[in-house]
Amino acid sequence: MSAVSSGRYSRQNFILLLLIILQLDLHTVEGVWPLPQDFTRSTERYPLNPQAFHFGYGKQSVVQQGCSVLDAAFKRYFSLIFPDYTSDNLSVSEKKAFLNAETVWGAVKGLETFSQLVYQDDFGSYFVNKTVMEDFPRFQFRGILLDTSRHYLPVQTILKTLDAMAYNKFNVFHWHIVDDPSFPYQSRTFPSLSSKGAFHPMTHIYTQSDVRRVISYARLRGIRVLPEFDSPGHTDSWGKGQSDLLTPCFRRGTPSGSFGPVNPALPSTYQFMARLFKEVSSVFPDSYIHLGGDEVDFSCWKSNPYVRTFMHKMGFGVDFKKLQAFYMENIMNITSALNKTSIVWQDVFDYHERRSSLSVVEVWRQGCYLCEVRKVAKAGIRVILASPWYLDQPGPTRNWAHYYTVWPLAFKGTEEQKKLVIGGEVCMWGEYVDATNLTPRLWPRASAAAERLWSDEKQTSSLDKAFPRLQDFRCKLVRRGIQAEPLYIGHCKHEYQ
Ligand code: CP6
Repeated sequence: MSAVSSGRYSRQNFILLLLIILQLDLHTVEGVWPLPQDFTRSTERYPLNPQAFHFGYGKQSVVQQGCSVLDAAFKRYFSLIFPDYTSDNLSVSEKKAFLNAETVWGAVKGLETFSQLVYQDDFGSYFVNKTVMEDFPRFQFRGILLDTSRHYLPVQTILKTLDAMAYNKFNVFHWHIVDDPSFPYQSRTFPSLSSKGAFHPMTHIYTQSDVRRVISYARLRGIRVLPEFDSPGHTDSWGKGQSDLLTPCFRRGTPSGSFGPVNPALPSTYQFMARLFKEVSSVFPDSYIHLGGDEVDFSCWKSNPYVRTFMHKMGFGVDFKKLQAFYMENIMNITSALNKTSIVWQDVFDYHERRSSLSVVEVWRQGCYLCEVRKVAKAGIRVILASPWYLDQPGPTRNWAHYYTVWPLAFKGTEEQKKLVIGGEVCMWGEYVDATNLTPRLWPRASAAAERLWSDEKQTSSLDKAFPRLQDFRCKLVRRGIQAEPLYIGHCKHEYQ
């Protein structure tokens, strides 16, 4: 297999061309998930001999051996394609399959597709059918949110999820790393945030080396890691290691002893945030950063006389939405000075008067979410859609079909406005999820969202057509060691062990 790839790594859209031109024979054709944009597959099949199989770089390829991303991908996909085969004593055969991609990330996606085309007959021999395909994603942003604050997720669990994400062609890991219950991120600048705010200061934290490991593991699989440091709400755990950060709540004119959101009235708050985000921006190299901004409870701010005085001084009157907008504006200024593009939850858009300062808005509220998508797009701001893909709730009605029958662009708007919908995200909030149940709760239901975000809508509108292919893909996940739950009655050729 030859991989031809240009060096333009920064291009987010890419085209895959997978040409598998091989010999004759007849066998069942296995499915690919998510469905490629365009492909022609013949019933001619060709045997693959693991001893003679070899991945290599095309002569004209701009990348050659030494490209760490593809060298590593060749190794991974060799084992995924030939799970029964252990030695990697390879020799070159003359028959070739070609993979053309504009970026190395596109080539990694193409290898995933190729791996899904290979199948074994009843005697264990490997085959691939003659196939020509062209593929590219419908949306550039295809994310999964994991919440490591409600429950700590071990690094191994995160890495396993990244594997499964790559099989589904997801390309963003949205790491909701901290929240009210715990602060597991071990900061170099402010170590007490985790030593006081994590569930346990040693065992339930992500060290700098843990974070680096997650980022490099994800990168090799074409997945960017986008951290969320949600504020000013959802910050209870921050207060344990950083005094004077949260707003003291008052009752009958005196401090009640409880605390609310981050205190937006103190200059020290912004000095702290500037130092924290400076660190976070260098630890997480991705150009995106998620700033949260959701579900801020105004009652504590309301109760605090110093906050109210500050508001009058600033001319906000008693409009607490203006106060939140002021706070977010300051945080966004901090991160944009660090060359980051900020993503915020829809609440920030709803409260903001100066909407031009917003870059990307993530729509999460239930109800008429397309109404909100339309509003954000009309304002000329990029949108990520999360509302229809809350997978943290189980239940028979929240089945794969529920997440498959989502039409992200079914709102009234111009082509320009629809282009502003850059993608979507599966949210796995952590209240009821930890390492014991994460995988079967995510897979294969998240695969339904993966196909909605990757494939052409017209070709993937039928549940009946998708079902057998998803059942087959779920068995592939199981074969690859992912404990994906069954969709319905049935069996896999290789059951989970
Ligand atoms: N945590 C944080 C949450 C939620 C949000 N932010 C949430 C709210 C409502 C539902 C699901 C999740 N658990 N930090 C909102 C973005 Cl239904």
